[in-house]
Amino acid sequence: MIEVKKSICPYDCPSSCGLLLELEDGKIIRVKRDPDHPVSRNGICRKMQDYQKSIYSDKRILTPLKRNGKKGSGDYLPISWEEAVACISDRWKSIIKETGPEAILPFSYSGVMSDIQCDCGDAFFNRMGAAILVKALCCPAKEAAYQSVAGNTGCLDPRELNDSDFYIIWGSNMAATRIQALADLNKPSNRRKRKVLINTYADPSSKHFDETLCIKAGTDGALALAMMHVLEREGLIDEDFINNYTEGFDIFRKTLFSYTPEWAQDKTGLDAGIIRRLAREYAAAKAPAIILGSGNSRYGNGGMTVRLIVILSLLTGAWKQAGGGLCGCTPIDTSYVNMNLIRRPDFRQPEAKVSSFNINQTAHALAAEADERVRSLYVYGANPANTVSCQDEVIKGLKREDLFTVVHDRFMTETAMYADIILPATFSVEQHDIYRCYGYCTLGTALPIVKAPGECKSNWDTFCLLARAMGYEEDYFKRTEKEMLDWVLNHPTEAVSKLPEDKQQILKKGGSVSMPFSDHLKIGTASGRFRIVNDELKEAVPRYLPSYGEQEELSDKTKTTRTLHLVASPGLYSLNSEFRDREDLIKKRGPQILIIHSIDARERGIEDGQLVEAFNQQSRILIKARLTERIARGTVVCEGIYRRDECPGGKAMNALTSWRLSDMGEGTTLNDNLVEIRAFRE
Ligand SMILES: Nc1nc2c(c(=O)[nH]1)N[C@H]1C(S)=C(S)[C@@H](COP(=O)(O)OP(=O)(O)OC[C@H]3O[C@@H](n4cnc5c(=O)[nH]c(N)nc54)[C@H](O)[C@@H]3O)O[C@H]1N2
Ligand SMILES: Nc1nc2c(c(=O)[nH]1)N[C@H]1C(S)=C(S)[C@@H](COP(=O)(O)OP(=O)(O)OC[C@H]3O[C@@H](n4cnc5c(=O)[nH]c(N)nc54)[C@H](O)[C@@H]3O)O[C@H]1N2
Ligand code: SF4
Ligand SMILES: [Mo]
Repeated sequence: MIEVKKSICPYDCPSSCGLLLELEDGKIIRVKRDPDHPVSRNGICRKMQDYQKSIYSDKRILTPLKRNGKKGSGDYLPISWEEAVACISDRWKSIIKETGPEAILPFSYSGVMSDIQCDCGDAFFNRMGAAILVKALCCPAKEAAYQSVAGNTGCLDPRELNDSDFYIIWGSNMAATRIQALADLNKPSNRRKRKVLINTYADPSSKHFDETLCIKAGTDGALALAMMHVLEREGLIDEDFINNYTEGFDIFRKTLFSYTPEWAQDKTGLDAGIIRRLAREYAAAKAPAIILGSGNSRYGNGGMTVRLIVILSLLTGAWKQAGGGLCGCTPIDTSYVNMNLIRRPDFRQPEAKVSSFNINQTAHALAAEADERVRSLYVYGANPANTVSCQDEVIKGLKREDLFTVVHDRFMTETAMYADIILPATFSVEQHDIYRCYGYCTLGTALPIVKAPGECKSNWDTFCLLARAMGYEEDYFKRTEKEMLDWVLNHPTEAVSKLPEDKQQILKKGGSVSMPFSDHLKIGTASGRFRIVNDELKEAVPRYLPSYGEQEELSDKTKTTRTLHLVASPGLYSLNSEFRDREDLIKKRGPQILIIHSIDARERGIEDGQLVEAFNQQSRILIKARLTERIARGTVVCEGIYRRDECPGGKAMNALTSWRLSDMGEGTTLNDNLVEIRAFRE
């Protein structure tokens, strides 16, 4: 007999799709979209259609493991949980005694996005007084920039895009990362509305849009400024909206005269005529929507770029109209879950010393010579050996014999290969949790559907075990996972407590509900106005800032060929470093590729499909070139994250990305690195 159960996709993806799992004899045999789910009307992605292949993969780690060879050798012996927990807690107790708890660095990121499993480790490490990881790998510059203009104002839920009449898709590879919204844009009722993609290359979603503008990496701020110049020059600004809803425009307006389309053409590589036309089209639309991804925020000037785009979205008064404004920042003005119930900042001793390390500077944190030396690393829900910048240095740190590393994961990741102890983790279908979606206004809960195989344990259960071994007596650590979910549900936020009874029941039983959309003109800043000029910032009045890459390029006058700017784009058949357990997806994805403009390639004597060396002051990788005309000159793109052992030469893209931070939010500058390329000769 086939049984059908509901669940939710746990991955770091803005849709948090609802899943229907079909079980036969207690085993999941099929995974489909949940038709009751408020968002996943358009099916689920290829990766999750065969989720059961990952859940039942023979590559899963099923018992705790202890290192039996050199770090990186992958030689491990199975041990019991008792032995593993005793080994970890004994080591931590002695480190705490000798150097204090701040020598222990917890490292988690976005492996599992459901709230309890993602963040319960914070409570444990707050209780310990451990070092703090500043989790700024994804889009903190974008968040900080949006906030600096709009505060807590909710932006558009993608479902509201049905009311828009013109779309600019700006720095988002929607075919990979927003499949629900992309399918909505292609619905018959939206098909005739104009859609313009602004990306550094014609990404896989470009075939769905009317026009693709390939912009030079890191120069979107110049485009936004030139568009605003045109709006100002041609009297296309909604003065009423500006007067009633914004502050500081008068000062900013005076700066716009110099940002002509011709000036921007020089920066962006886009034709001045096209820039002018885009500005006019944007102004002519009643309810234009800018769908903003994170790509252009991962730069030294990323905060400023996003700030300028948010300001552009205000000038024609689009926000007043249904479907007009900005989509892709934060669609909610309230948080649906009180995260302090899970993270427990109150467990940290108020007067205790706190060391913190920015995730983008993991290489520095792990450096043997670092002053504030990290002596133990506990990794869960993250894979820093593959996902953070300065990969060579990160691996060097992970190899340190005196670094006691514990990795809690479902698979033998490249990070796990350097662990002293590996703990086996569960999948979402083996866990209880609550899921706040970050792309849409939805909230859901999911209960375990199958029993965890072998000795796999969830993050929650693992932290409770570790807490017991460390002697932490708080009731928090004595709850079962189900009791913890009930606790969170029994302490609802205002938004949840206002839900009608039937929705509350769905959350109790497991399922997803739609939450009300924001009132976009309920402006969540102290003054109740959008801040075009913000005196709290170093750059109070927005202006054009060059990226790190542009600065370096301008300072090196000796070059004869155009400098190349290396940019990352998400892969269709992977999610960050996940799904590497799946042969079907690995095959579809193919090897790591560098997409390069044919002219840039030919200037270097490089042909399509040729193996090339991409190098900069940090490292050198070997990668196959793919030539195209549909990329900005001077920009090269690498899609997806690869394991080093999948790459010729044993190095992947993040060997070339640096630790430098963005101008706002201390975020990653993943896309802001220069490289040079030459044909590889053995
Ligand atoms: N299939 C799949 N889905 C995913 C992920 C994945 O790896 N695979 N990752 C998940 C995660 S962690 C996140 S954060 C979200 C991200 O989702 P979004 O925030 O929507 O951003 P991305 O789709 O990553 O798009 C980044 C795009 O920006 C482009 N870009 C880079 N620099 C510039 C620039 O200077 N200007 C412009 N205009 N464009 C630029 C890149 O080429 C890339 O295509 O997606 C999530 N969903
Ligand atoms: N070159 C390049 N680098 C990038 C990006 C890029 O596009 N290109 N994208 C960047 C972005 S946007 C992000 S968000 C980061 C992501 O960086 P990470 O969060 O480090 O990346 P993931 O690959 O998602 O690694 C998550 C790990 O968590 C494990 N995991 C999943 N569920 C659980 C669980 O319930 N418990 C435990 N203990 N483990 C679990 C998975 O098996 C996986 O190994 O990478 C960034 N780095
Ligand atoms: S599209 Fe994103 S949220 Fe939906 S099933 Fe795929 S990975 Fe999960
Ligand atoms: Mo991300």
